[in-house]
Amino acid sequence: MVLNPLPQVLKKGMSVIGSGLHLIRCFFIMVGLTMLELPLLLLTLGRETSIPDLPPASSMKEEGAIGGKHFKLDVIEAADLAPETLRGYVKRSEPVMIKNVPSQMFDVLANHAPAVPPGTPEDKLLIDQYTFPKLGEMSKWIMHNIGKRVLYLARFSGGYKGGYAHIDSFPSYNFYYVRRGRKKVYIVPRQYNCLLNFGKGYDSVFVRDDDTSGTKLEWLETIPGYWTFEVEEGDVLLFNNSACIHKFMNLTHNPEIFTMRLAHMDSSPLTLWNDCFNWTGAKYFTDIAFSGKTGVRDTASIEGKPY
Ligand SMILES: *[C@@H]1O[C@H](CO)[C@@H](O)[C@H](O)[C@@H]1NC(C)=O
Ligand SMILES: *[C@@H]1O[C@H](CO)[C@@H](O)[C@H](O)[C@H]1NC(C)=O
Ligand SMILES: *[C@@H]1O[C@H](CO)[C@@H](O)[C@H](O)[C@H]1NC(C)=O
Ligand SMILES: [Fe+2]
Repeated sequence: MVLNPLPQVLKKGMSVIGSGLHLIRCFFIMVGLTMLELPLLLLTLGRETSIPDLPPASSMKEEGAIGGKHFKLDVIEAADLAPETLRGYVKRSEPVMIKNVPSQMFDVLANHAPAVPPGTPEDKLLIDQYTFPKLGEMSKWIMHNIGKRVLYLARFSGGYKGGYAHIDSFPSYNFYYVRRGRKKVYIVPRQYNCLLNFGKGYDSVFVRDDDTSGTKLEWLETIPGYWTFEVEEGDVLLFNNSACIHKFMNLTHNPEIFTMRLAHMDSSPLTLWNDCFNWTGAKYFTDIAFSGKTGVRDTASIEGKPY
């Protein structure tokens, strides 16, 4: 067989151009995130240290204790919602669970749930994501009840156990829907962020004393209280994922959840600052945004290099 060197040269050239393009994208994503989050950081500075106690909210009832106090999560039937109900929870930054949202509303998610490609690792977090997803009735429901737009949608599936307790990058509010399985959830009021030690991750800040096995939860005993509960198939959870620490652990094998990030400005200064000028984070976001493939993530590796 005669080797023709030209295609090789072309291939090399294309890949140099391709990686150049990638670097340019990373750069713009980094600059874009910094330009968005730096002003928000200035608005938020000083807020967390100046919220010493929980706001007097009806849902912050004590419920018994595992060491610290447990706050009781409010659970609301979808049929009982008034347009101001969920807006109130968002304003107070309290998590809330909504039961029995008509399941047809979520049918649209089938278009965002591609089959897992063969050969995908079974013990990792699998991520499929969509920016500005078209969600029809569901977007309308969210706008009606919460008054916010869905900026981003991700499907999390896979046989991973759980993640570090963390606060997410990017200012947003989380509309979290469980399509399959059950998870154990921990959420910490943002008022206690100042009491914990954080590590810097590429898409979050995480609690240093935690791990992904679910057996290192002593740090929860060092704060005045937290929410803990389970979510299961059909549940919607609404909470402030870029201001409050949260941790999810699987209770069934290979659960599937959809996280819809709603436009929201008020985040923790901790995570806003971590996103600014962060090349590693920008590279991670660029990879997942432009790859169009199911992303695979090891939840135990959260610092340094994404993969
Ligand atoms: C999310 O941000 C802050 C926290 O209180 C609130 O002011 C917002 O309304 C919303 N929730 C959260 C946690 O911050
Ligand atoms: C960016 O994220 C990495 C983790 O991937 C972290 O180690 C680093 O400190 C962050 N950089 C800045 C400037 O915050
Ligand atoms: C949760 O995930 C881990 C890691 O894949 C697995 O070993 C464990 O069996 C799962 N838990 C359940 C209840 O399926
Ligand atoms: Fe998160």
